[in-house]
Amino acid sequence: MHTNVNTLFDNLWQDYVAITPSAQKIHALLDTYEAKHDKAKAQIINDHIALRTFNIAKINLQKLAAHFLALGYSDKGDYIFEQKKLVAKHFEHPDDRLPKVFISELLVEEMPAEVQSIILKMISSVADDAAKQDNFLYSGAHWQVSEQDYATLVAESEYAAWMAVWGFRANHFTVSVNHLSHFTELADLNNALTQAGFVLNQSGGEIKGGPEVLLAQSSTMADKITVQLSDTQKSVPSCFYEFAQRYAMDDGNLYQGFVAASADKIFESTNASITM
Ligand code: OOG
Ligand code: NI
Repeated sequence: MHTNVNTLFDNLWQDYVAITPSAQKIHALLDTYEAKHDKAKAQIINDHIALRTFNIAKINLQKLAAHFLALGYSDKGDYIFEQKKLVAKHFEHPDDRLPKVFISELLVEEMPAEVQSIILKMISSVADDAAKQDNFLYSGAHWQVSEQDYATLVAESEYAAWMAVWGFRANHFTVSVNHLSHFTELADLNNALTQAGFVLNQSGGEIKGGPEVLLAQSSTMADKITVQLSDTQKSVPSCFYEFAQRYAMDDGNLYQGFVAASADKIFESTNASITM
């Protein structure tokens, strides 16, 4: 387990930007906007990060969560995505400048037999104690799949196909719009990003949610990266960058949860193609 929470997030970030060049570019762009404002405040704060896994004991959601619980995080919410066969939880730290953590897991037993057997074969090559290692949360894929297996997975679950290539790592980081000085509205940030040539996820609308659910979210479409499968090279979606604006509840505090209907569409940021 990690002893230092900042080191963990630094390592997750380095691993993430290495396969998400657009996130690195957007981060640099936001830095230049923020630098025009109060220099002391000029730091981009992450609202949350997200990780993915399968509900198989060796590497399930709880195994990932254990790393964050050990660092002082606690379990704050449960989410169900029936159509995508996923469940998720989110975790918060008492230090509210640390990102929230959203962890989902695929319900493997609800997949067709052929998909289950590909996933179980992948997981069989994970060492029994792998989930306990310091670097587990950014250890990537512990296996390799063939082009045919990838195609079988992607036809049934884009999430399973993403896991088959990328494994354990931050699936996205999320800029907290509330902490920005230059952009105070998510729509303005989205317009600047679109003008700069970045492609945003349009599934369910460019902005998912809004003041009525106390959370507005948008995201880039994942970058495409060429990876080595067991038998060929293939260009596949890697990771995306998300932007979140939170609204105050009646007690004046910002809402800290997630919104399942919006999250359902954010997952699609790693789809090879989006059907609207
Ligand atoms: C998580 C998607 C949900 C959010 O902010 O609602 C999410 C994922 O794509 O793994 O991050
Ligand atoms: Ni997210």
